[in-house]
Amino acid sequence: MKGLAYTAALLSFPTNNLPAVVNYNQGETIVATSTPPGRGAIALIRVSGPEAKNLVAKQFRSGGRCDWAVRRPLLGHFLDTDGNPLDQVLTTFFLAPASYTGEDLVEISCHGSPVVARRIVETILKSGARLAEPGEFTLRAFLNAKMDLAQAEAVRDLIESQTGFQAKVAAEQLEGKLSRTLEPLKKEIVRILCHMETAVEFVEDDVKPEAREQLMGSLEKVDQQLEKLEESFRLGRIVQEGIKAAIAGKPNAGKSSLFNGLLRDDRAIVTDVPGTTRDALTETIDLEGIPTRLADTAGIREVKDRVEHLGVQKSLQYLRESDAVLFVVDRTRPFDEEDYCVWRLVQEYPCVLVLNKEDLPSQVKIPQEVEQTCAASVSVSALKGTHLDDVKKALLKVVTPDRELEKEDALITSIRHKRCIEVARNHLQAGIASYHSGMSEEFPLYDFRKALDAIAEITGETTVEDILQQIFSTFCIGK
Ligand SMILES: Nc1nc2c(ncn2[C@@H]2O[C@H](COP(=O)(O)OP(=O)(O)O)[C@@H](O)[C@H]2O)c(=O)[nH]1
Ligand SMILES: [Mg+2]
Repeated sequence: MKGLAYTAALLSFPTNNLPAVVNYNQGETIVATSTPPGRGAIALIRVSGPEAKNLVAKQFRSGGRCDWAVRRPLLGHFLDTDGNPLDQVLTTFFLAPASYTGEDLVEISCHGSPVVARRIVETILKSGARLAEPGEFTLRAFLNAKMDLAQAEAVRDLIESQTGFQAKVAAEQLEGKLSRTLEPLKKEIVRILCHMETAVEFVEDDVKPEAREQLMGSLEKVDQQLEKLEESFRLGRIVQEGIKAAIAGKPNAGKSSLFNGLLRDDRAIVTDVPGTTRDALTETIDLEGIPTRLADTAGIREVKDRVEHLGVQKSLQYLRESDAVLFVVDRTRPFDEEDYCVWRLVQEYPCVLVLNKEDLPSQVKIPQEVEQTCAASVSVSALKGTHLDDVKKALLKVVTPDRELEKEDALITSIRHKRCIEVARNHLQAGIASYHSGMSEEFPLYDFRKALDAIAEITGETTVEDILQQIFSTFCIGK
């Protein structure tokens, strides 16, 4: 489909003409346990598809008359195929399309024993359901237009979130924030495409020169907004993947003590014999919603001892992977060649200078060149635990300099979304350039359509099968 008809079709953004995904057969009823494996108070089993109610009803006995009113829990017994009760359960029936998947769906809550849940699932399998693939419930929800692709991905992110901030961003995306941000941009491109295509097809309505400028101006604005979104990925990636920070400093500066202080337990070995931390220890802390992997590194210095040398190698490795460094200096001693040696290694990283042992008198004078390369400087006592919160704040500020954390704009957290936006921007810019250079309108039109396709790929209006496969295979079974 090309030209005006193509654009017109996009105007209504149909979600029902999606590609058939391998394994998606609407006639099939699927079943899986949706709660995590292991013991708990309750386990939840989901059955979705046209036969959901029948398959469950066949095995379900309640005391009185069993009426499958929509969304009303029924208490009863679930029987195996020989008619023996497996467990007392609560079933809830959701009638299509008002269910998570958009199909008929039954939820069975049984007691949280893996054996019981498995036997219930097996019984339903025997009566003709199929075991759900990972993410298949959400895939069906997407294919039945219950949510768009960005929202479906947010389901996974929400389940996998480790911190409150990650959960908040995922919940906003699930609720449609990203999709809502993209919607006006898509509409704008469609509007302009329509305009230009009308002009191409009905030559007498040729677009006037000033109108042409306006059209391109609007597309440039769209491009700017996409640029803002693209930039939000820097923070989005940090929110999603967390950051890596290395604690560096000469032996005995107090790195392990700082590591422990920040962790508030005694994970790392502390000793007053220089060079005892022979391996790098890592631990993850929650830095105001950002998972932060801290690495306590061995003293970086010239060493002859082979074991310690390995530790130093490992430290350098951690340093290379780091987003930021906590550069620990013992303030009870002068800044010496060993400190310089560490500084030369860390100076190119976003760095917080930690002046340790503030409980003792200071002897240190930090050279100006050192001070200049550090984004912040904090005095602490790792031993006494003073001002450690300031270290956390400084570290956070070093990795998120513009305090973007509190901003309410939509955040791009997925590399897939970022790539789509890059593609869209490339086409927009190429289209604008060829329009300005006076090329036949077919060329810019082609690019603008491609830009639209790329944006639509984020929410899944134009999606190829393998992308869907890729996304939903990263879900767990039962979701
Ligand atoms: N007084 C004081 N001693 C500290 C402080 N931090 C660490 N130390 C001591 O300095 C020595 C070396 O500490 P450690 O954390 O093992 O240093 P690392 O070699 O850099 O890991 C130990 O004896 C610690 O008890 C502090 O803030 N104040
Ligand atoms: Mg140590």
